[in-house]
Amino acid sequence: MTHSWSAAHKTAVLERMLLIRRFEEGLVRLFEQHAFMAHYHLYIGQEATGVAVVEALSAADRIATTHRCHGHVLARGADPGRALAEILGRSTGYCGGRGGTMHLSVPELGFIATSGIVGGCIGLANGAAFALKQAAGDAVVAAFFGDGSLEEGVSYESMNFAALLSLPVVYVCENNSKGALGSVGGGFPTSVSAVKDLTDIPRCFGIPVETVDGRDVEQVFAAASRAVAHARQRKGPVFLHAVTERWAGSQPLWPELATGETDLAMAWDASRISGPHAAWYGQHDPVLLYARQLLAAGVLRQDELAAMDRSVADRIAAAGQFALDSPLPPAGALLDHVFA
Ligand SMILES: Cc1ncc(C[n+]2csc(CCOP(=O)(O)OP(=O)(O)O)c2C)c(N)n1
Ligand SMILES: [Mg+2]
Repeated sequence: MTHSWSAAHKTAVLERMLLIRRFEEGLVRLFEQHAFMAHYHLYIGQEATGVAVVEALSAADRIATTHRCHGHVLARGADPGRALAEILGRSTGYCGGRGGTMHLSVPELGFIATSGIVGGCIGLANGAAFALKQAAGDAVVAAFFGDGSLEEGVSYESMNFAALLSLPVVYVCENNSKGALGSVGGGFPTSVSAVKDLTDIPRCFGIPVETVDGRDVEQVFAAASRAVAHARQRKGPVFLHAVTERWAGSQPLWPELATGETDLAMAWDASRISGPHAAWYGQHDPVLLYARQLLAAGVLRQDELAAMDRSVADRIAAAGQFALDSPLPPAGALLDHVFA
């Protein structure tokens, strides 16, 4: 299946990827200012996957995601101010400040849940897919999860169940372990599996698999569109395996801006690329890769790209201010929504 995004659409896709990038960079600054205290995870390096998969979904489709969720909610059109407010625990946040970074969920945008329990969202996605199948429409569920989720028992049971019942679920495995140090190398523990090729796992349940370059937004979109169509036609679950290089700032346990704030001029001026992260800037950064592609195709000019970046930066600055100006939930509301 091919697709043909218009120039305006390609520009909008790049802008959304850039919005996620600047949101995450701004978040590190807010953390450094002690605006929130929580372990958190950044989506930097995976923007192409989240934006492309969400592009392939319809408004009625549902999404379940993980601890590395910011990019997914922003890709779906969440307001950056309310998303930041949620991460900062403010009452104006999407979950009233109760979800925070790891449970940032936006039900009105089709998010059934964001779970910090590795693998948890796969079971939740299955449940939603079962409900959607019973409802007899054509909506599907996309479950975003990391490669580490395939260490969890729930993922095996869920894939088995979804294959048996032909559930309309697209499993989106964001494999960011390429280039990862792993716990042995002093980095954040990523996937540890006896399975050499993770796609053997869905294959053993008869689930169709497609592996894509997670840096390439148009390639991911084409594959995601095929996967969504398969699930929508009620042909059963699909497994999309999107592989990305792990961003240096996500190597340590606590995120850091290892590559600094992204210098978008690297998209047109290769002389700005040097140092220990040259390979990242040149070959692995999905935002720079797509910016370069659109410049080369004449979809955008340098000045238009720079203007886009300024407008995104303004939006993120305003979002940060909104979050900081927002009140914390009142102490008297502490027990609201507590079941028992
Ligand atoms: C059930 C469970 N076990 C362990 C953890 C601790 N933990 C948080 S993130 C993580 C690694 C997850 O790796 P992956 O799913 O590949 O996501 P990534 O962080 O690489 O995007 C672990 C083990 C957890 N949150 N939940
Ligand atoms: Mg991972």
